Amino acid sequence: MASRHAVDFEQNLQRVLADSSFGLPYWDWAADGDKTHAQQLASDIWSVSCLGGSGSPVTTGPFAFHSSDPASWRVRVAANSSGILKSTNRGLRRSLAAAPPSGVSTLPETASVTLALGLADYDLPNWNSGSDGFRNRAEGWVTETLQSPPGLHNRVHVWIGGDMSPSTSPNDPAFFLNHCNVDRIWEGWLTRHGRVYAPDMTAPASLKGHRIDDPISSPFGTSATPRQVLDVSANYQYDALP
Ligand SMILES: [Cu+2]
Repeated sequence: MASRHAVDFEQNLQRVLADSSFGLPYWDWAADGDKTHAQQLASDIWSVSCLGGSGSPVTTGPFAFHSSDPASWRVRVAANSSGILKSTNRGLRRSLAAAPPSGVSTLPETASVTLALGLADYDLPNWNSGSDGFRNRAEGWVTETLQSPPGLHNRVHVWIGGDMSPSTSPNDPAFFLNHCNVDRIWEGWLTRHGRVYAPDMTAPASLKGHRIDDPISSPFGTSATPRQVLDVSANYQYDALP
């Protein structure tokens, strides 16, 4: 989940912001998920002074699109319905709390995070989207009985909707606030259960890119191994863990 690329990204943001103290923020979405549907939509994170709100395109906040303003935030690459990357030039799209089946109306809840953190196994055979360890709960393919899938990480993508749905979801800066919170939840799990990971190197070669000493599969070149990112304390620390 965490990677050396996250540190590279943060350092590039520090450079363009000319602010060496800048850190990628996390969004504790479960704190909003414990509130009412109306309160979730009215959360400060969607205000004009933070990420702006919903829309196709988004028209409020720093990532608003105004066709007359060439400097406004634009999406340049987006996956089409077949998952193929296409160049484009348009505003950012969000569809907060859209109704099923295209969306979900509520965010994940703290109780779901707590249940995921209680699982002793990081991951289990068959190492796919059906195995019931912490990894799948955090990703959100598997849920407990409180909410049906999608859970946790996946549910945040679906709840925001729009550009957060396809593989090009990093187009929405909200992506990084979601993933930083997933990393924070993972740190909460590592603190509880020890800095352990699965699968180890005895797992079949078909899992190459996922085993503890394999470089993590990445389209951006050489990557860290899971073992190398089990302790991030040399790079950053959290103010609070779940
Ligand atoms: Cu994600």
